Amino acid sequence: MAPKKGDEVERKPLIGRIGTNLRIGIVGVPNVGKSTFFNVLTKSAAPAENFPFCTIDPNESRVPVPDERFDFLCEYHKPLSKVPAFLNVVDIAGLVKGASEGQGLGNAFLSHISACDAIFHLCRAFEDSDVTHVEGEVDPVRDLDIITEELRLKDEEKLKQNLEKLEKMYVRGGDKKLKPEYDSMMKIKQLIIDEKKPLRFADWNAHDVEVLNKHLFLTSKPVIYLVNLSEKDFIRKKNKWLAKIKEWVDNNDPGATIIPFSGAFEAKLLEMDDAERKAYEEEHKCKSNLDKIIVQGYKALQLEYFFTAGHDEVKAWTIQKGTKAPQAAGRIHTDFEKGFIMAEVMHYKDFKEEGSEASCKSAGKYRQQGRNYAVEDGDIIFFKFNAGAGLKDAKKK
Ligand SMILES: Nc1nc2c(ncn2[C@@H]2O[C@H](COP(=O)(O)OP(=O)(O)O)[C@@H](O)[C@H]2O)c(=O)[nH]1
Ligand SMILES: [Mg+2]
Repeated sequence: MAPKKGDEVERKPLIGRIGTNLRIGIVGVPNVGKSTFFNVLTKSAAPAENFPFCTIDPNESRVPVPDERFDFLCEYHKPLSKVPAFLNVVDIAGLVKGASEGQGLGNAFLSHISACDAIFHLCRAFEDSDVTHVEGEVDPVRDLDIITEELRLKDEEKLKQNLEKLEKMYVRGGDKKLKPEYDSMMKIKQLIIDEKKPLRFADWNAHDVEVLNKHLFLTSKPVIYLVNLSEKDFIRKKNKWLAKIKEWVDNNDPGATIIPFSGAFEAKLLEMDDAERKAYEEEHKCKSNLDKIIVQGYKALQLEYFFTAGHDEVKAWTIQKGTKAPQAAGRIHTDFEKGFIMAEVMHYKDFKEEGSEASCKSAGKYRQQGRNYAVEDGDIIFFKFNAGAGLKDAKKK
């Protein structure tokens, strides 16, 4: 899906691992519908793309990122191979109160969260007397508090351990070089321990970010809140918890995205063929929300992609925002980066408007870009590089 204008919120720099193979983990208390959601995501992706490694292991899936630009390029080129961008999604077992102290295998689950780069925080706003809730009554706001507090407690523990080591060397050992790190750690402590707030809350300077990246605290990971509704509530777009959840997010994670969906509705759609599904969606004036969830999850990781497109293959290449042309070329092959000469670039919008590469060329919208060009999301690129023995054109096959 192409991002809509005005849809973009200004984002803080992502704290965490640097890379393009990032994961988003599904986190929540038990029995809120995490595995059901994971399964509908995985199944909805698998038949559509017929991609061999959709399931990485039983708890991890690569889900194609829906994008109408990619679909258009495939329709245009009718390529032999189609490779969209993927979001890696991990189903993490439920966290219970006390997880940070090891309750319910808590520490193992928390380490699974640590291996993820962003979080789908899933909460339950559907009633179903057949599905018990570990805390008794359904209360998503209480659940949001429980999970958020467990993550914070884990960070508190980690911070204390690291601070102790640092204090030995800096305060008692007098190692002056450690001052910047110590200062950053004190700022982190102020937030986690004194104010009891998630780390993603604050504005950090470049040095703080370095320290945060070293420790990979759980509460520095971006969170998208997913609210699991009954089918009925999802269709009528009403549920008594929605306003309360919004209020909680405004107070505890301002600016974060909240997406309502219904595991039951999505599971039902999956059982249908295309025609039945269309009829059902029209009858209830309600569509699946999975695409939106996948796109927002991908954006939370601050990733984007450019395309290579031709008869052999249309492919989306994941890059971090702001990647320069030679490094983008390096995603395809290291030789492309080493021998980089130029990137020939069409913006997707221009390609679509002009209707072909030739028309783009005559309209002056097929541009040759050098090393300093920052690749834009959705660019269609043809790289030229020097492969040692003379000049060669390189279009990724
Ligand atoms: N009524 C209803 N039940 C659901 C929904 N999503 C999941 N369930 C049921 O809730 C139970 C727990 O779901 P599961 O996905 O295993 O939860 P997890 O523990 O969070 O992974 C299962 O019996 C599901 O069938 C939903 O949207 N509506
Ligand atoms: Mg589960």
